[in-house]
Amino acid sequence: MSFQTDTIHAGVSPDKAYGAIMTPIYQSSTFVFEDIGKHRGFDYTRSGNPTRAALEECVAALEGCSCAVAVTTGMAAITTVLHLFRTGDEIICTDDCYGGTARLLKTIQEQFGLKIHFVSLRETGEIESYITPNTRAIWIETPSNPLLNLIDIAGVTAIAKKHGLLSIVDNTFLSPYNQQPFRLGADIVVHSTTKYLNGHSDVVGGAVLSNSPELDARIRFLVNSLGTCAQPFDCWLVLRGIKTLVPRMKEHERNARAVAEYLDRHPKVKRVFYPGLASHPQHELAKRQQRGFGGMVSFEVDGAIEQVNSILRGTKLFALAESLGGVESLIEHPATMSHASMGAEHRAAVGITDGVIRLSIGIEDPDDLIADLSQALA
Ligand code: P1T
Repeated sequence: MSFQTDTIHAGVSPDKAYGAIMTPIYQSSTFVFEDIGKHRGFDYTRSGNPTRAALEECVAALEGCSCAVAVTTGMAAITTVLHLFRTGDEIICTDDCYGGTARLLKTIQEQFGLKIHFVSLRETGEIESYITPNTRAIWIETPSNPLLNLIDIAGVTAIAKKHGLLSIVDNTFLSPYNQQPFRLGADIVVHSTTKYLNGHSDVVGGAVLSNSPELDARIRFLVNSLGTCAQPFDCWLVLRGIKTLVPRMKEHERNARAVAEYLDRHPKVKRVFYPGLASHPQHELAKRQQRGFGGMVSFEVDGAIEQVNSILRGTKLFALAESLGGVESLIEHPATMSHASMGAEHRAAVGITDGVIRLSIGIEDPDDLIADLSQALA
């Protein structure tokens, strides 16, 4: 089936009990055994649940892989994957990533002795110089949050394969509609389903996806052992959101492009970060490895923090809030919000200045979005 048909039908079949067209919410912690050692596919919701199984089959179909496990949040997805490693192992990680990811990796490094090399992975040529006998994985997020820098996924996965390392891709920013890392050689993909997959800002969720029987089994074992599994109602919300993923992503992108082009012409805007602009330094890579450019736009303004604050306070339609990927437009300040936990030094090293503002472009009328930004910038 095509991607669009899968968003509606994958993992979903009319309910066997009553023929309900929509997947029922099996809000039950446990399932009655028919006899000793004999159950009907599910015994306890931490280990498996029919609503969660429907979501997992759907997300695996969209990413084109063999296994998906739905977990409580995007951070739970990352936490689960980190449990594949042990003390002394080394991970090469993009330095330019979500603030919470950087915070978790640094905490794991300090408390559990994993060594994380935070490096710019925009130029894949340098990666091999960081590989040691203890290196186990390369972790990337592309496009990056919030600077929309890109990493060549096929380039990274080729190096990982050559050295026997796992390649792990956070695909949250584009969703599988716009980017499918398994087709570019990735071993593991993580998602915050809180964002585009759910799309309606009413749930936090995550997913870990893999594409080999051995990894699938290890990840399922970890989710069951750690208890990072997603709740049935949350799974139902994400499954419901996914049904409109394709039309939503098209609208997000149409609006994001209009906003990016508007900001690019604005005299108070120093720089616009959007891979869909021909001026983006990695526009060609974006065209090559992505189906589209997504709905996230960041920009930088010159001047004092008062000017930044007046823009953040000045929008009426864009709400001042963290998170992204919902139908409503949001504005936020990475330095004090989404990337505060990264620390000033790390932010400075990757170029997240105090003048950077991030927009999650919703699916409202683009003229209204531009009018709102225009009055806030004025
Ligand atoms: O919030 P949660 O569902 O736990 O997802 C964490 C996460 C993982 N990966 C990426 C790329 C993310 O952007 C996030 C969450 N990001 C925000 C909350 C934010 O405002 O950027």
